[in-house]
Amino acid sequence: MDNTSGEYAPLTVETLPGRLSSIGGASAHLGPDIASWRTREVGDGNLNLVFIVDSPQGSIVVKQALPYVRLVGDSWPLPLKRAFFEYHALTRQAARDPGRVPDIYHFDEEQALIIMEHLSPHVILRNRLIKGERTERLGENLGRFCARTLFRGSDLHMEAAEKKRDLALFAGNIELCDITENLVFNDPYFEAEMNSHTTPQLDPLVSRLRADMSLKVEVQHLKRAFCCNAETLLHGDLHTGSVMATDTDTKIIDPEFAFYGPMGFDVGMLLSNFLMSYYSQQAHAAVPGDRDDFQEWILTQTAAVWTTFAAEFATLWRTKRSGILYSSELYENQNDALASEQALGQFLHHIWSDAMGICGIEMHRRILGLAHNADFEDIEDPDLRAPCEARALMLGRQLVLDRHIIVGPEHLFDLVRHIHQEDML
Ligand code: SR1
Ligand code: MG
Repeated sequence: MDNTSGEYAPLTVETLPGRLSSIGGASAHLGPDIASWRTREVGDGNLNLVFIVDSPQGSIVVKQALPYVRLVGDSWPLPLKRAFFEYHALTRQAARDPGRVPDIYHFDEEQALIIMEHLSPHVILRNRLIKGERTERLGENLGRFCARTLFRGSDLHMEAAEKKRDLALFAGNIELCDITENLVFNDPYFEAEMNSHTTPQLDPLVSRLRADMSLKVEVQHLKRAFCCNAETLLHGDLHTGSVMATDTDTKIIDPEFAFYGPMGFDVGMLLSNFLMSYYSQQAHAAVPGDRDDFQEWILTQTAAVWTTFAAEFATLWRTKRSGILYSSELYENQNDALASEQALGQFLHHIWSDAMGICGIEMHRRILGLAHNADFEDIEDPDLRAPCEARALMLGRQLVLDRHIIVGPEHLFDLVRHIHQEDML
């Protein structure tokens, strides 16, 4: 009997083996001897249960959605169907950039359960960055993933009817979009109930930001793009906690926030999390200066995200532009490849500008909103943490306001380095 059917029930380390025993996808990796399976719960994210089950034969990851936000508790209900969107996003990402997301072994919609490859010895990238550990070709692999998934999920590549059907499917991910719409684009900019920040050190700066009308207007322009520009299938939550890495490999996980939105959203969130890591590094140094080289390495990886993204996107534009947008009928077929290159350049510039704006907003919400990140939170001394956070807050403001005039990574890094030298408190 397949005992995965039936009413949803959250799993525990005790109930999980029984539930898995009848699932072929699980026992194929663990073997038939249930007594030899060991189960532990390892979820440290904001939303779900995550188990690792191993046996002498192998191991798997079991991820199950809870009917509420784990970070907050059952006072904040959240639909189980996010597992459905995660599963469908993973299948599309696997097809669009093979080998970059975990393999799926089994999906049970009713139980909101995904059984997938146990990525090992991978660990969450954010934790590696906090420790000062490097990963070969990190920025390159992430930039290529973004280019391939964002291009191939858009009207530049997909057949129009298929894209519209897919857009309709992911439009159902309402509650996860609602989290982003509120926690990312609104809450940081007023005294929302669930907010917190390093107090009293940041208080004056936070008051200034919340009184900055131009900032609040520009943030809402970016929110408009997020809500209205259904350009491509986004990962939707592409921060360094959604990446797992080793010294040599990079994988992307957790696309439960997937929906159709503007390309700059994924790229901007990723760049932001690299730059927040940059600003946190000195506070993680065992002795002053011992993270200097690592900080520069972070910037080289940040640059590689964008340069690889732009190069791969350009290649796809020139060779796989089979969708309804910027048709080659109008350009290359009219011996006007120059016009196609002009459109490409402008398209990339638009993505970059959006990405700069999102990069800034992501910094604000991770320091002022509900969901903070360990890069800063692990700095125990608030007098050490606050100056790092203040730099990110001020950079974030400048990125939102100047996003149209920042020309590229080197210009961005000039700003990053300049602010790094300043006391913003
Ligand atoms: C209530 S969920 C808070 C955050 O956690 C997720 O990882 C997303 O980033 C979301 O904004
Ligand atoms: Mg997540």
